[in-house]
Amino acid sequence: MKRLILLNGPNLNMLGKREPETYGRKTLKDVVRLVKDTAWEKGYEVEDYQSNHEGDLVDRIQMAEDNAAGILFNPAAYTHTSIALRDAISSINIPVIEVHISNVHQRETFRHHSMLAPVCAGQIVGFGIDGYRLATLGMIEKIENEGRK
Ligand code: CA2
Repeated sequence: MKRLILLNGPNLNMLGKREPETYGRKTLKDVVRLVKDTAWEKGYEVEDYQSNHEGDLVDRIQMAEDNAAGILFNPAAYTHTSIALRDAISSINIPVIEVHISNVHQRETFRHHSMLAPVCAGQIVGFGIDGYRLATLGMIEKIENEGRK
């Protein structure tokens, strides 16, 4: 069975527990369930990982190339700062889709710029946690279409 990696960055372990006005009431466990169910229906399994540490996320991106067809990634605050994550994404040859729960473009200006978007295959922003489901479907379409080329 083909595999996707679901990666979530710093503070997303707090999802559903604080700031519900910005991030909603669903928890990270709900996100993982949503992605796994969506992928499973299309014949994909999902390995999930959350970390508050940049280097851990770099490690997971490097490891993914050998055992997954793509990465669904909410890099959280590292989106706006991390050259290390950008370099890790650039160095692998599987697609990465960047996901943001909130509409970062309606928020503080420092959230408008992504260091990672130029090296990602796509970006989904502002659909709440449903963005993860949309990213999963988009990723699978991308993988299957590229396989047919
Ligand atoms: O909208 C998103 O998904 C973000 O990636 C979330 C990040 C933020 O730094 C990005 O600009 C946009 C923050 C994640 C923090 O998540 C929390 C969730 C609940 C309570 C506290 C933090």
